[in-house]
Amino acid sequence: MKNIVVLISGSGSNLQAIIDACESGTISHGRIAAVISNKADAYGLERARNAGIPTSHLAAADFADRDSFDRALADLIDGYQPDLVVLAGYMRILSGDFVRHYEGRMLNIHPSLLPKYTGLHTHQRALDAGDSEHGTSVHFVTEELDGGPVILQAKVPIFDGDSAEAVMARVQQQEHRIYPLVCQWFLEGRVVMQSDAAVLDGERLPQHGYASEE
Ligand code: NHR
Ligand code: GAR
Repeated sequence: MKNIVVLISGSGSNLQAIIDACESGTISHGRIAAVISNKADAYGLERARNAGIPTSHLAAADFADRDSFDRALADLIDGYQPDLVVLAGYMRILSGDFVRHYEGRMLNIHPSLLPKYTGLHTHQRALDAGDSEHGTSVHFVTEELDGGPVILQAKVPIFDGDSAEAVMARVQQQEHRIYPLVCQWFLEGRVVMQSDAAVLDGERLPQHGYASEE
């Protein structure tokens, strides 16, 4: 069994999807060794405890700067001998040293069709731009924020009169389908990062990931 460590900051619905996938066998090659949050009150910590998964909390306020926080975080993670580190709604930018340490074994899910809308408030930005579709991307984490190679995306429609909350809910439904799937691909050794590209079953994936229509 391979070890997954999940980093969260909030509700943890993507964490729940991964917990459920481990229980149902959609993820058959790994188990969640620990869930770590930078927020003490993250609901995802309760989800982990309910599933019998060890949890930790690290408060940024207890550290002098980003680098010392990230060093403590890496020490904590490495205690679980992770094969895969999963960012699931983790809301703190990670330092270069941290990202390099986990290069090729850290995934993020970002709520946009990357490379569109890196950063925050993606749903509102898609609405403001008058887009007719939006979505989510699973990508390898590199030092460039939301800039690592994309493995898989899912698209959703935007309807007239949609609110950011309605679009977010539609996007999250898709996130809960694609994130466990990509975790399983990674744990099976089907997807790897090679010279800054995502490679699935030996084939270098295009900019938008697997089965891109573009
Ligand atoms: N770190 C690196 N180096 N590279 C990435 O691709 C990262 C990362 C850290 C987090 C997730 C990301 C997202 O999916 C992620 C990808 C937080 C911010 C942010 O601005 C931006 C992107 C992401 C996560 N955080 C503020 C900060 O100063 C705090 C915002 C808040 O607390 O509300 O860290 O979108
Ligand atoms: C997810 O939709 C994820 O794409 C997004 O936050 C949500 C977390 O939900 N991530 C980011 O915005 C990262 N900056 P969850 O805690 O319920 O999984």
